[in-house]
Amino acid sequence: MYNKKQERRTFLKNTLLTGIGAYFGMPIVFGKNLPAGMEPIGLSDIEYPLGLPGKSDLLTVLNDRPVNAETAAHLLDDALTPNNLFFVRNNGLPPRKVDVNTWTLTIEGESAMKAKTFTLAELKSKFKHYTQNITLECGGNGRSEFNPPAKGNQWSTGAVGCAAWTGVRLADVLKEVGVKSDAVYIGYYGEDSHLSGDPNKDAISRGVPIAKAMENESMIAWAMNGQDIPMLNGHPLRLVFGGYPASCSGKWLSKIVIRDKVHDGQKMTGKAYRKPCKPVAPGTKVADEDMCIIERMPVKSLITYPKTGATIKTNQSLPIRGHAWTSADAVKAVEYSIDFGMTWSTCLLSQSSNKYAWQQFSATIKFPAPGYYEVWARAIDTDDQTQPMILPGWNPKGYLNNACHRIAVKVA
Ligand SMILES: Nc1nc2c(c(=O)[nH]1)N[C@H]1C(S)=C(S)[C@@H](COP(=O)(O)O)O[C@H]1N2
Ligand SMILES: [Mo]
Repeated sequence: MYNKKQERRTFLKNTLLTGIGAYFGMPIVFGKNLPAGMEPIGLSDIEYPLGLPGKSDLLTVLNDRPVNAETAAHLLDDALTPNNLFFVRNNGLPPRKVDVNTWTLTIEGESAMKAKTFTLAELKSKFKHYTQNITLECGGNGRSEFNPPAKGNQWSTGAVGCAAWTGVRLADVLKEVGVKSDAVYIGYYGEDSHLSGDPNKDAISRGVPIAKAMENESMIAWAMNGQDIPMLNGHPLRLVFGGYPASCSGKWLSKIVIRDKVHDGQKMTGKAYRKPCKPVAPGTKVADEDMCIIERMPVKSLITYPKTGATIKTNQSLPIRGHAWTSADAVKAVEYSIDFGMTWSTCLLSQSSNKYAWQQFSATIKFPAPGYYEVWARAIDTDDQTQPMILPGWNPKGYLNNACHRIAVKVA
């Protein structure tokens, strides 16, 4: 198990600056000037002293260990989220070294007909490839609006993205191994390590009901937008489940277990990724046994243009655009309001390319007089679910906030 402090000590013992340079993947140009006994800050406990690998400096970093970084709404304007702008939610420490030639995926568990291990090459050659646009959203996206506040990463609106994922159908792989009729759930294990460094603890090990695992859109993916998945998003292999909290989509995937009961891995039990089985008043303490696993995520949308704070001239019209997504079949309408929700107008809306892809909406807005406005957007899905205007169902862990997105606009 990787341990940064130990590794550092080893380095300092063989105190060869070229060695340290190799660790960073680049020479320390003025290394010989570094005073004896002083070590490069890159060897301290800061996880990523040179920025997040493969990620844009524009991401908002909430936390460095584990890494949690979100994407501002206006940076999510592309129909598919670029890899370097896709949010990162780590519960532990990513694997230090990934060798695609020796990486394997094992399928086992009490409800598997047999245990089977695939190399990456076998996965790629044995099963049909699919590319699907699938939205991933952290269950805690929007937590920062909770009152009373909920502990955990204070995500604003940016723990969401939609990418074109390439890989195989999870169902095809499970069927190849054989699923017993008593199967209830699948669980995943990844090659990241617990923050404590304890090799006996998992950072996270969640999963989905077997029916969800068998959906056509449930994937084991190795590529994102036509490139290798970025290291921080689970290179070289991850699960992708649209419509469920992204915590189900295991990164650095090395094992899937087919269970005859609800998977009981790390962060499946207790209060993690659960909501009160029955709605509670804000601030209520809820016992573990009254907390239920979050499955389908609610309908939601995001205005990605203009950036909040935009100023336009009187008589100028304002184009707006963004995305809407749902765990239902599709989003059927998106509406906007400029009068704090009194009246709503319909936006143009694109078809979804496949289930769980986010859809693009747009409109052109005229404002009646100079002044301060807010543009609100709300999506309605094919199950007739609509976004609320304010925080829905408060819950102790701060999940499932799908309140409509608001931007401020000044007409001057
Ligand atoms: N192995 C592993 N898988 C994981 C996690 C993790 O920490 N380790 N985080 C989960 C959570 S809580 C979320 S929201 C998504 C985030 O995916 P991303 O970092 O690619 O955006 O990955 C999920 N899969
Ligand atoms: Mo998450």
